[in-house]
Amino acid sequence: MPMERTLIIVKPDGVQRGLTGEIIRRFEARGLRIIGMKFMQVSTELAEKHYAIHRERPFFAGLVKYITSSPVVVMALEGTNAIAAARGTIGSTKPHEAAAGTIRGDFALEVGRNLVHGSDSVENGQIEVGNFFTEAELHPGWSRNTDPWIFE
Ligand code: ABT
Ligand code: MG
Repeated sequence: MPMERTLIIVKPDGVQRGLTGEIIRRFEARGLRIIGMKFMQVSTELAEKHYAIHRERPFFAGLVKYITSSPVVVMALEGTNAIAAARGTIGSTKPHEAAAGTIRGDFALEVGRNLVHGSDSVENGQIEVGNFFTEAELHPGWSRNTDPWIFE
């Protein structure tokens, strides 16, 4: 099966609340392979690019303010069906509707404090990973000894 890439962001609330490890753990346990990870401050320029699709929406300024308000941890993850799998692990956009067992369903209440981002399509996964990581920061070539037990 083809590999997909997804950009995961542990948003400022996730880092501030000390949930970074818990959030990373869930993606690792799911079987997704980390190919890039860093702690960074998102610039206004990068935030506006990341949320460009929402530029005309009333909540755009709030989104940019939130994601730039404090450092984040970003990860590039790879796996079969990585986009859908990661979105499932994250849970619904509105945390109060997210299923228990998902990150948002277990740890969040409001859409403007929803802890984590995951790319929403295969195409956006590629674009977003490229927006947040340089080629030198990515390590797509490595394999895990457990890969054959996760990828058929
Ligand atoms: P992100 O991972 O942040 O992209 O969230 P998700 O993909 O689950 O949700 P989308 B639809 O991409 O929304 C992006 C951010 O915009 C916020 N939002 C969205 C609102 O505040 N009101 C709205 O009506 C909609 C549609 C929620 C998302 N995240 N944050 N923070
Ligand atoms: Mg989204």
